[in-house]
Amino acid sequence: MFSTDDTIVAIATPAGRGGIGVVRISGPSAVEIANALLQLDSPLRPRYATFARTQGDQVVATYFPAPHSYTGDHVVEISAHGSPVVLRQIVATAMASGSRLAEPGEFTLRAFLNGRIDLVQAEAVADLIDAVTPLQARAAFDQLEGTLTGQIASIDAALFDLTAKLEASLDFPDEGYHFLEAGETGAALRAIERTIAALLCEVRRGRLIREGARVAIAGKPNVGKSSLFNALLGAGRAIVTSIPGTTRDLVSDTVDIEGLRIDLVDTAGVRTTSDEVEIEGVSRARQAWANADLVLLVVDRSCAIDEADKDLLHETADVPRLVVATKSDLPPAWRDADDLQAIAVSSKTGIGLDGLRSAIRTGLDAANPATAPDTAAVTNVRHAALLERARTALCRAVEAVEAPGGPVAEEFVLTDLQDARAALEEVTGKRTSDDLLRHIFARFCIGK
Ligand SMILES: Nc1nc2c(ncn2[C@@H]2O[C@H](COP(=O)(O)OP(=O)(O)OP(=O)(O)O)[C@@H](O)[C@H]2O)c(=O)[nH]1
Ligand SMILES: [Mg+2]
Repeated sequence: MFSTDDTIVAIATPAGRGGIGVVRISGPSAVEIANALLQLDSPLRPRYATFARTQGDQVVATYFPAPHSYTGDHVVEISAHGSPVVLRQIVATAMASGSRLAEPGEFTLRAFLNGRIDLVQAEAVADLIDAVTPLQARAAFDQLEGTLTGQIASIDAALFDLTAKLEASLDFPDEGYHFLEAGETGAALRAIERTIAALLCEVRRGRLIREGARVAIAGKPNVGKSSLFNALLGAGRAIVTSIPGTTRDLVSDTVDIEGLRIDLVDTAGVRTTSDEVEIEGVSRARQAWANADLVLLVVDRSCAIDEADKDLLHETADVPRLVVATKSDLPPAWRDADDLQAIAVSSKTGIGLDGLRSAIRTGLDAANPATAPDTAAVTNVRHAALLERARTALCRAVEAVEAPGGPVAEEFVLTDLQDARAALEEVTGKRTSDDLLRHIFARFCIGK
């Protein structure tokens, strides 16, 4: 079992040198320990920055009394000059004065144990710190603010209400108490099930935000795939030559496209060849398209569309795809026929690249539509699995209530409702195990 009885200390700022470094002390003896290691001009006052000296530095200390601190314990934060040596000295002195070095994520774990935040919010803290794009940060921040927590609370309240009524009918069977008709119960259950289903629809979109998407570039040789890859990355990452068959292996890199983290993959040009290396390259190219969330099929606008292009257009017709007409700085050899809906770009001049970026974003959004604008994005696989479990339990309850031979006894329906509530309580951490907490907080950094 985790305890909040002792006082923990850690450097809260990133490792290495910096303008300022912060040491955080949290626990019942935070103030005593701070007093032992600081020479204060005036005593620490709640939420006031106080000037002080340590053995080797001038610092500013701020005291946040329990329960209104990040962790819910007494917290003292000491801002020193950002020297790793000085910060380590402060931590060592704090430890000599009776505190213990914090485990990764232990400050946030305490906030959870002290009821300051729920598990969804604690996980959102880690997501926020790990966010690579502004959109990821936004989704994490929404969860930290409690959007998902609130939605789960209202689902749980509806389940609680239903449970109470069913239990009441169960307690007074002879007196003819019928707090709920079977039809009414079925309708209420279905409504709750639909709310959970809507949240689950957000899982794919959430995954897109959290994990990003894979976009593969496809096309026949020499159409300008690697040039497009480089142009989207803004770097000369892949080799470009006028010789068809330049790219043999997969080349991939990460790029931020309109806030989404995109793993962009350049592939070998597809053609029939007896070159063993190229055959392997083409086979890898096809695998990359199959694994991609979106394929950019590149055709050269300065050359007439031939059978090879047509074959590839046909081959990729059923996957999420955008047709990109490259080399549009050159005189065009064809006009866009409506059925191609090609996006014209030039990797050389940059024409059309912004349009392509927003088409990529739209294309990925279309594959992962938002069901409702104010539904929380479910970005976490743990949450998704538990919501699915709650939904399955509710579907069972609906079946029981609407069984063809008349509703099944309330006891059975109640068991399903309890299962559903248990799953929801695991999402927010009302019900949890030490192992799960250890697993979740292990991904945090020290000092958070
Ligand atoms: N004018 C012009 N030339 C381009 C453009 N994009 C690519 N090229 C030229 O087209 C040739 C082939 O470009 P790559 O990017 O290597 O083509 P690729 O599709 O990767 O070719 P493979 O790797 O052989 O399949 C090079 O000579 C490029 O300079 C463009 O937008 N405008
Ligand atoms: Mg290439």
